[in-house]
Amino acid sequence: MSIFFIRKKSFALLFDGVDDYVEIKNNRIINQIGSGDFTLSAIVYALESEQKLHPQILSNRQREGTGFLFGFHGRWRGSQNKIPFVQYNNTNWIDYQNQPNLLNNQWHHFVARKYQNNITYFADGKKIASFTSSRIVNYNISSRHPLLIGWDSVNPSATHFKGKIDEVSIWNRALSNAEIQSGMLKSIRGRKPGLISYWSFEEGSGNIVRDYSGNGNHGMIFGAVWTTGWLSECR
Ligand SMILES: [Ca+2]
Repeated sequence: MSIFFIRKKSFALLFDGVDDYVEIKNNRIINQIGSGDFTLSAIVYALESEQKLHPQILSNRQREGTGFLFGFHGRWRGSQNKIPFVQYNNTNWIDYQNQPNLLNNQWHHFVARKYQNNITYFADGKKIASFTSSRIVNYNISSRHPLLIGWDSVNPSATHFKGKIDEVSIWNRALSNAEIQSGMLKSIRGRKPGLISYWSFEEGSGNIVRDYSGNGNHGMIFGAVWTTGWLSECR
């Protein structure tokens, strides 16, 4: 080992795509967003060919038509790859043309942002899809279900994510393009306005993932194991 090696090892969670997930019991995390603006962010490392049909990053659905999904929809209407999407108000907000391949065994940063009547997706800081609709503005993403990372329990056999998830954050405001593109979301320092939950997965051991937003929304790990985080592998 070089004596000049000073970088701290970083961690993420590795999900097996079979039955792993993280549960955050406090459903007020999402319910405080309600029908307001939000930003969802995560860095993921996965391979499309190893996924189930609709692998999810976040879900709080209690049943069809409640809450929201944030993850990937199976190929659809000629898309070449799984489709980054948010589902709510009984709609899969997806764009099935020119989908980037985000599941290619590299780290990718993925953001979904709701601002009033618009949803925009960013992949690695670039806008990849945008929707404007009156159906976006007023729908409430609350549910009575806990928040899950890596699975949607309403569609239990088709939604387990296989791969690494890191740096998940939830904001109760629409971040600006500049904020999203600044890299701020890829390693959040200190408390930020509107940051309501932040899991950086830096524990590296144990079965709890800590919420570093200061709001105490710690999660319980079911099956997922500690692995090397994106900061160790991309810098
Ligand atoms: Ca991490």
